[in-house]
Amino acid sequence: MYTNNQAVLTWIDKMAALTKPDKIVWINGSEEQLEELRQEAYKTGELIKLNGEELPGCVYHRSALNDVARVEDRTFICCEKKEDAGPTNNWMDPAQMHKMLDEIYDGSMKGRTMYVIPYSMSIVGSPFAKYGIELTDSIYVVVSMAIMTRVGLDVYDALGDSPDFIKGLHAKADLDAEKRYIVHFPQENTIMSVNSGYGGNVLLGKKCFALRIASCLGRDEGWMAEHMLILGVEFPNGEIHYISAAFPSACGKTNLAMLIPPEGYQKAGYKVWTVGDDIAWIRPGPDGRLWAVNPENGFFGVAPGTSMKSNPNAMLSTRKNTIFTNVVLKPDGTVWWEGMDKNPPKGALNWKGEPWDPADGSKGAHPNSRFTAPARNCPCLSKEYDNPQGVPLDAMLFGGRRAKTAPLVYQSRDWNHGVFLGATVASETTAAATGAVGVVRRDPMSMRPFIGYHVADYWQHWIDMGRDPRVTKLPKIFHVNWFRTDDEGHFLWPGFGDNMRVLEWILKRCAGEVDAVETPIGYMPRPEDINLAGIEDEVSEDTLKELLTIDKDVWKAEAADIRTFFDQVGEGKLPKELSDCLETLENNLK
Ligand code: OXD
Ligand code: MN
Repeated sequence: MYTNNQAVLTWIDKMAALTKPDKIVWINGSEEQLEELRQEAYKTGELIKLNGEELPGCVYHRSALNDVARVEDRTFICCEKKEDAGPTNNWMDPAQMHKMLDEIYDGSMKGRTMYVIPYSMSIVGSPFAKYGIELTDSIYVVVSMAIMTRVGLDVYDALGDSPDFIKGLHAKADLDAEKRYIVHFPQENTIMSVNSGYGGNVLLGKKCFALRIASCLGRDEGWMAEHMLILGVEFPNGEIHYISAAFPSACGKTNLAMLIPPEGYQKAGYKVWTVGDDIAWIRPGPDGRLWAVNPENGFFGVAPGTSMKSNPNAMLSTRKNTIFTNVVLKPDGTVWWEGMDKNPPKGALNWKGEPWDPADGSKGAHPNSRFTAPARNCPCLSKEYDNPQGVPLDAMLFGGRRAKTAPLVYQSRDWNHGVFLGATVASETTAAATGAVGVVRRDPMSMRPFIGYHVADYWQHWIDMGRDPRVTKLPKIFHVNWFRTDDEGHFLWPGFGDNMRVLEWILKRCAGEVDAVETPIGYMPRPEDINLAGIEDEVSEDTLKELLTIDKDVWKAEAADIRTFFDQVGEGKLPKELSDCLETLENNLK
């Protein structure tokens, strides 16, 4: 026992009485203890040690076949009143939910060990920091949390006697998909996850705490928890400007966060620094700007498609002390996934653990297979990563996967219009959640699965932040789309490092250094202001024009769809600022 905090001790006693583990192990965050646990997990097969020469400190993990993605249909927000959870969340009465869950958890840890993990989101002691304790019966969870969050006994010191921590209970139980629940009780600061072993459902610091619960805390305390990467662009004169960007799951946040500028930019002295790849906590700083931290401590990235070509910084981040989940396991104890290179290995095991023949056309790695890598491995990690004050934001980006409709980039007319751009983000669904892939759905601020309360109240909170007296200089808001295609379905824009060309325009707009064209949807670049030097062969002037074209008929349909969406989710709470923006859009398109 490492703490005398009564709230902590009482809660652990209660959860232990419910789940009835054989023993309780207190995690202290030391490498020695983590190594002991890994050794234990090698024996049971929960973890597989990988090739120590090629991948030192790395392990392999498989989740159950029916348990490979977040389960949005089994994720609940159990606040007191249904109308506070809103139309985008599943809701159940908290007392009823507790009753149901207690039955599922009852005795679920018999014969197992309960691990007590104290962790901090953001740096212990930072004005942003929030503390959590996760109880789990999974060693995979313990070693993953030790990568993804700051686990250690200093959390108990920082907490002192305070009951102000987020309680998380995770039990694997029988991995029964019919009894799988990911439940949030915002009024109790409690998260309960059962019958899953997939990272997104069980690493409770991430989506459950740092987004769903934190979005409620942010609303109450005047800050924001967003599904955003954070990066810094260093200019040749050494100045660094920071951007946050929200894209739906598996739409390239990690790639943008770790972007390597094209050669011409590198030669001129541009660099990109990674602060975070998935979550940003944002609050007003003493200078009246919005400041952001990455509350996490590692990357839980989608493996397929990641290669030395597409994202060398992510690849290099996974070369040591990394957990690989549901990828291909090669006979030499290294790993592979689709898109890593063009040489699928022979004699390997696929993500299901079966001998795999690449020639049979099946996928070796699950499309949502993952790497869990320490942020500190990242070659382009920002020097400000450990700054407890965070970094000041110049720009915020929204974007989705849209084959048509959205141009390469456009800027909002002002903050409220920027909130409108975020509120109406639409994207094709990906394998990060269970369900159909490739269907266009509205994903407001890329937060649809992660807003812990009513979506319209969340939009109101964004509007309110824009007129908060503490904020005197707001970031500018942009919408980007790297995924526009031609009529044959080919991507028009090369993406990846070349997105730097768009970031450059964005930062020039923020600095007031470049003009823009006013269009019905917002400000767009003049084609000549997007630097194509070095990619003229790939992106002709005509292609760029196509990327910057908006088709009025397509946009009229878009506006109508937004209206339907607002009608569906507004429930009489839609902020007037957003309905005004929609009206302006409709009028502009007339
Ligand atoms: C993630 C997700 O894992 O968004 O980051 O699903
Ligand atoms: Mn995410």
